[in-house]
Amino acid sequence: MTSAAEVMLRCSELDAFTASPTHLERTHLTPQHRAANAPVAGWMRRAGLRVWQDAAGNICGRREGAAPGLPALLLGSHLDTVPDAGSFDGMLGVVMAVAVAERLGARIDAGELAPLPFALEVIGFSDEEGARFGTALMGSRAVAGSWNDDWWDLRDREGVSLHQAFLDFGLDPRRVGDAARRPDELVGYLEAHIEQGPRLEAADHALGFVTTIAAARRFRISITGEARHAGGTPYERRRDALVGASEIVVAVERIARDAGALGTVGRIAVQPGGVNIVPGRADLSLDLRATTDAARDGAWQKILTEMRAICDARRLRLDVVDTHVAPAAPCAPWLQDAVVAGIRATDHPDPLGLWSPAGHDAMAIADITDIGMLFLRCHDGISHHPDEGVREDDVALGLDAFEHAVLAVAEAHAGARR
Ligand code: HGY
Ligand code: MN
Ligand code: MN
Repeated sequence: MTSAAEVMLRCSELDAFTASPTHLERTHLTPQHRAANAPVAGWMRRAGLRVWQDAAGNICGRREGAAPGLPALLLGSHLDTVPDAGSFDGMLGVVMAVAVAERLGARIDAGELAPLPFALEVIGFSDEEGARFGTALMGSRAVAGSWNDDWWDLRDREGVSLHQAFLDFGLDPRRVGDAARRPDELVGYLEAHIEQGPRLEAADHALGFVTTIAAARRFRISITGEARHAGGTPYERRRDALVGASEIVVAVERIARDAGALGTVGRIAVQPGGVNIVPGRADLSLDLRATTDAARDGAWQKILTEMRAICDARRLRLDVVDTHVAPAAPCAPWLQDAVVAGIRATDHPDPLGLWSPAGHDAMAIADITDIGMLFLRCHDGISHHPDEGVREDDVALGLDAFEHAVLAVAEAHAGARR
């Protein structure tokens, strides 16, 4: 059986598939993505799963239940990363899902367990972060049937379109719809993931269950002023885009904090970028999240009002493009209960329920089936950073909890059909 040590080892093996010699970076439809799908497919086969790559580049595995063709309980997470990533955001959930499918399969084949009342599927999603093309959850949105054909013209930093990236990866853009699953094909979705925050560690809990996943929106904000000579242009004649953008960055933090939301400007680009030129243009990213859609949108309206006031005062032009929107995704009570049952089966103290400010593929899959999530404590809450870490003993507890959660789903599902 795949142990917690083997799970950790597999996550570090996937680090080898990176676009950079100095840090981990594996993005959508790249050679690194293709390379990472291969060992995951191998682990899935060793777990007794039938394996295929779907029309959106997700790597999938399936074990039939008590009868062939039953609806499936889907377990999974993502295999893509942010730039300079840690080894566990996404990858841990995929590797744990394969290990749990292997454990349950072995117990069923040994006659220790009755065959499950559903098929068990594992999926490694191709793009949760949106790091290459700016729009997130494209792998899971293909599975959810919420693919948006406007995405085909999205371009990466080298100017490669998503359409071309599909072709380069060996996929047929016209067939992306084949990845879509129907609600009647699924029983539910469970995802194990590091918390990507400090709350479990602060409470000294190894595991927790997710109550809801944050509502999120992302924007591209362009501030346009006028590039001028840094020496010859008096302040009263300047329309400095970077100073305006800087006021906006500080305002985003203040307004988001006051609104109980989370606003982050993760990227800023300045043009023309000469040290002796007053910046004529500044392009910012904005990542905005809150527990509910209403809280998120309320914070956004305040930020937008403040941005307009700052730009008016400085005679700057403001342009805003929505690049990503994801509604809050509540976890289904019956799947929360299954995850709690799984955690309790590990003699864990009273399981902690947490909202997830981090986004997950479960948000997209929530469009077609009920979702549940198991959180694992991570070192100092660090994520989207190479220092991301999990403890082997927590992963061991997580595997047991995940396995018991699937059995709790089986019990609930069978009970609902009696
Ligand atoms: O941004 C997020 O919350 C996720 O890690 N993609
Ligand atoms: Mn992430
Ligand atoms: Mn993630």
